[in-house]
Amino acid sequence: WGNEQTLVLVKPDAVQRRLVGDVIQRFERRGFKLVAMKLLQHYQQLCQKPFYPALLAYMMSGPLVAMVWEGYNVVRSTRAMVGDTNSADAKPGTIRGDLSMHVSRNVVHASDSVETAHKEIGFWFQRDELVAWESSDRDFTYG
Ligand code: YYY
Ligand code: MG
Repeated sequence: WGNEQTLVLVKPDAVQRRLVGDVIQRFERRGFKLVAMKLLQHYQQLCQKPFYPALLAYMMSGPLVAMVWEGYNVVRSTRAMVGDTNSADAKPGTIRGDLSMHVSRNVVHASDSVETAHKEIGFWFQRDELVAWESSDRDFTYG
């Protein structure tokens, strides 16, 4: 256990608003391990949805940061930390609840299941871009 991984995107609105560090800090402080990260202008996925054209334009509107985070239960915990899809419903203390106003500019993406995470990590990262490393605080984080 402890080696589950998830994909997180810091979306273009958050990059523009200089929120990248805030988002990263939340996952670091929780205790998750960063295993991959890059800044890029790339996108796609999220297709076959009614809001597709506007969503695509938004996701292409500037650079985004793609990251892979690893740790115990990381998919579910990350979703909880991100908060509700609609920023207006997202609880204070969550990323969206603290940092965003509207569903169309909701700051981050996080995979919604282990299976989705696997697919999304494969979409955004080459295998050799994932860095395997042992964190020295492991015993203090997991007991
Ligand atoms: O996983 P999550 O990001 O919380 O929501 P999804 O239902 O997967 O939708 C992906 C993405 O689409 C959402 O983060 C914002 C956008 N979106 C939107 O712009 N308007 C909606 N009514 C629903 C979703
Ligand atoms: Mg989703």
